[in-house]
Amino acid sequence: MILYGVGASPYVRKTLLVLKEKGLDFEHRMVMPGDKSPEYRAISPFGKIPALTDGDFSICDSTAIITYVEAKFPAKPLLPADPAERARVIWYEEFGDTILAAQVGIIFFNRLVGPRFMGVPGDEAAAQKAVDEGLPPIFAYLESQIPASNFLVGDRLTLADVAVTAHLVNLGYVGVEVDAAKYPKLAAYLATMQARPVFVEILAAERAMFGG
Ligand SMILES: N[C@@H](CCC(=O)N[C@@H](CS)C(=O)NCC(=O)O)C(=O)O
Repeated sequence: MILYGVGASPYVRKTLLVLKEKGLDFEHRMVMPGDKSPEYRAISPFGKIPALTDGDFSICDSTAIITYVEAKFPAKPLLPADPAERARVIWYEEFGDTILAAQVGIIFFNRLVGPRFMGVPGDEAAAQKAVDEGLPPIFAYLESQIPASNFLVGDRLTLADVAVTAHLVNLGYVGVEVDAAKYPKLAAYLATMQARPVFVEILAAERAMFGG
């Protein structure tokens, strides 16, 4: 299998983490967002990352890729079999990819991607507004949901943890920390997730890329 994309994208990071937590063999090829090559557009028609090929089969979109991988390689499942648990995992993935991503994306773009990689000045007022007004209700929600198990659903790692953490990680690159005094469960949860060997490996590779 070949996974295309760069790990700074939370959607690529989510997919990379799933493949690695499942212990699957794959090659990771760097492709930038919006790649226009006909070869990549044949796999990802709108140029979005990530995309995956497995022999003759190809698919784009992190959720579609993870659905394929879970069905084809059921060992070490990240989607629970129990209907209610599975539904809750999908909710957290959706929450991560939409509600959380919207706020993190504003900060990440204006403080890092725009100025550093696209040569456009960042809108710091917009970034700070997301920090001050966008993130607090999201952090408060997560703080209210994290159970004693320290996993969002059930008592083991699921796609819910991978998906939510994949987005939260980007805050660490743009000077936003989860305040442990205000959100003790969330701060401890994030630290625990990021200490998992697979996360440590992936984050070290990202830091090398960012030069930080
Ligand atoms: N729903 C998609 C979102 C993927 C996505 O938006 N990727 C961004 C990078 S974070 C991208 O490729 N943007 C390039 C573009 O829109 O042209 C997924 O889960 O894979």
